[in-house]
Amino acid sequence: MNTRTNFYLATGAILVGALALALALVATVRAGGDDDARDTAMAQSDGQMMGGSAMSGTSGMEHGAAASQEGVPNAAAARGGQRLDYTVDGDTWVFNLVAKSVKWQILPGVRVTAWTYNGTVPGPEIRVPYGQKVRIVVKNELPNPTTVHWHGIAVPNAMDGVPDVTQEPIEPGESFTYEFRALPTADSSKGGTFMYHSHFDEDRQVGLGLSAPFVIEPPAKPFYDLERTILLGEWNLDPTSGDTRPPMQMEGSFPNYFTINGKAYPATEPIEVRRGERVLLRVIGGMQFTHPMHLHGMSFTVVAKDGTPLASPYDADVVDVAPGERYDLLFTASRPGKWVFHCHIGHHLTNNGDGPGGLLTVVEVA
Ligand SMILES: [Cu+2]
Repeated sequence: MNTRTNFYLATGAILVGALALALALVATVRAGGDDDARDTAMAQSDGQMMGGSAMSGTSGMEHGAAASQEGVPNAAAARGGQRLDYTVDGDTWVFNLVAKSVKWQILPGVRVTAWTYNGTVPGPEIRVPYGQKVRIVVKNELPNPTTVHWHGIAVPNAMDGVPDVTQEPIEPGESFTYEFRALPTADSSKGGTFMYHSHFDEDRQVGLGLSAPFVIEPPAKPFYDLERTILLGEWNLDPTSGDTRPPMQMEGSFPNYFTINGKAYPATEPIEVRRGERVLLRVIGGMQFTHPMHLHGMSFTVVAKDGTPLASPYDADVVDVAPGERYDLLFTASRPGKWVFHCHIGHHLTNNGDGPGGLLTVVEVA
């Protein structure tokens, strides 16, 4: 078939589809009295429209809108997820977080407009001993209100960060002080991998970068030689305009860049280990998509889920990491070589369609 035939076929298919949708709407409205059915039909119709560029005048539009680039500086830091310094006030460790917008480099020459904690993607890692009293002062320099939720941590209810349920949103320019003991919600946990993230307009704010690791160190001696925290994420960047929109599971909003600790391959940081060393990977589903993470060359043992040690650890070489989940993976670097650790969804191994890229890092066993 030539191009012209394809064009006529495609045009015909669109017309038939539009006619079928119109008939379905008429039939639903004629059926009368069934508001639920009508709402469903209208919602489906809206859904079709949102596939194009016709999104307008809905709350979906506001949530899906590009982050403002006006006056947003380039990030001062090159790497995200670094440990956050603290001061000591009596028996309390005091941390400061500033929610703010920066241009974050995910690849040489590629910057997203990210909403961040302290100007990095991911936000800084907060790391404290089990049971430590902490005070975390959060200043909001974003153009919108925000809150912070301490994911998997047994905070007092008023510290839980749910807007209009446990606290008033933190308005732009204002601050809120969170205070709690670093104790897991699970009694069976004496520490592990947790996270913190925005709980205000999560689709927009987490999708633009407001998430970060929180590690509670257990009292017991570690059973590994080295560890890495790995926060998975994804981005919706228009390479022409430079606009960054929060990626969503919605037609027209899918991501085109994918990052490990805020960097897309080949800019991801390799994991360099010596043969025989035991490595703990703290893998965090930090943003809004699920990623099946696979290790080449060696299997790992899943030793903890959501900050809680597993009663029966199990061996695997793929683990599906959904948004909000944390898996602690332990492996012995038994085989020299360059072994990749990557998402098994092929599209997530691309940078705006070019591969290899995205959610891949190299475990270099020397
Ligand atoms: Cu993936």
